Amino acid sequence: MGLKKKICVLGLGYIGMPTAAMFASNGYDIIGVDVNEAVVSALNKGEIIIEEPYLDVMVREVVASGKLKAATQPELSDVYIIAVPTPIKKDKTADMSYVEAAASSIIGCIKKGDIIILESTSPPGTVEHLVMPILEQSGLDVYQDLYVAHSPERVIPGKILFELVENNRIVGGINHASAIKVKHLYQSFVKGDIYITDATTAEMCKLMENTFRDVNIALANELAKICEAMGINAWDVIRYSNKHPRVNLHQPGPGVGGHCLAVDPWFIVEKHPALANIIKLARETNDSMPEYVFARCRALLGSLKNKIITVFGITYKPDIDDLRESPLLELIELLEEVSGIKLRVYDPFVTKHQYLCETIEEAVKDSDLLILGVNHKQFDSVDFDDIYRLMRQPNILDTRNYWDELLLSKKGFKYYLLGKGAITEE
Ligand code: SAJ
Repeated sequence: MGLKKKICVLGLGYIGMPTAAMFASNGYDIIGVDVNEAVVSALNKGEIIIEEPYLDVMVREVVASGKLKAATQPELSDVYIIAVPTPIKKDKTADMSYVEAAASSIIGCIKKGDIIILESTSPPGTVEHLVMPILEQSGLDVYQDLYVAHSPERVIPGKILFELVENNRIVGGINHASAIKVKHLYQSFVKGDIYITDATTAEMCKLMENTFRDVNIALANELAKICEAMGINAWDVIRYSNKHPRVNLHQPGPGVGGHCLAVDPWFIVEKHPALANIIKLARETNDSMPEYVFARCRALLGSLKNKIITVFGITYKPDIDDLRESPLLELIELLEEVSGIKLRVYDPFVTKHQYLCETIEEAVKDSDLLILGVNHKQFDSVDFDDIYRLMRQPNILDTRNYWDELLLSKKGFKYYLLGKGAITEE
């Protein structure tokens, strides 16, 4: 049969929605399933409720052409892709209840020859020890009758559609036949290379990719603290060290946000807490940064009592509107506990926040300290003369090494940099 398979995508979030749209635009019939009725009814009107460049256009097209439909329950299909969230619980272990529920919801639908793919980032062993036992309840012999694999996504928010196509991918099957089947399926739109392995190895790869980044950022943050204590500039150390052909120091900052780096390493720790020492310490180091920045603010101003503090940029990284796990929100929580303090936030990507100001002028008026939290491109071209005129005390704390120290000092600002110890400070 030349007919394309019907695919059921479970979970229409940051990964499920673009994946569903991408398969649909490549000619597959897709049924997208979500427990959230608002997501389902919006999608059936061709609308999405997440922000991602070009995704709205693509979704509108495939819904209009009838290739993508949404429902709250799975339908009989040939392929099932599980892309539901795996949030972290208070005890820092993965909450697998959504994966369990999604896998259970297809038991009545699956038949011999079907493909089942787990895309959700999961602790190593999930396909073998959680998903497979659930699929066995269908009465099928999972190894013989089904093709099952883990195929983690690697896309970066803001460039999801581009990276879905261009990035290399790993597919980990419960056996070789499963890996090959799933590889062929993704080759319908993936231009990058697709490497095949076993399911648990693929699960560990996904986690280690983000752990690699997290550990390296922790190293940079530790360097920043040491350099501040020694009165030197961590950013210079990083720049010059990176001239070495085999060194790639990462960048310090006010902490690590997003739903991946701050979460995934814990899924390895939960498997072997006694062995995962570096991974755990790196997580804790990155988690300590908002508190560290808070202490630096206090040291700069002597006391924060009754001061006005402005934060420019509160999203978890530049040029996106995503606030998930943003370390700047944590910094704001620490600041707002100070008595008499007044907080102001300016972020062109954010539409709703307790301290949000509409204009830069409003945000910096009478301020005692301006913290650059995230280096959105727009902060490149702010009018520093205006800001200087409006602030009560012209203090700037740049947590991203984004602004020009020389220029700002000439304009009369006291410029402080995270990762650089100033002799005159404190
Ligand atoms: N950060 C630093 N210093 C750095 C780099 C980043 O402090 O040198 C901070 C950022 O400010 C941000 C956080 O780390 O708060 C995470 O940002 P990111 O751009 O590194 O990563 P994410 O979470 O947006 O996306 C990551 C990506 N993983 C890798 O690059 C290894 C992406 O490819 C994954 O698909 C995604 O996680 C995911 O879904 O797992």
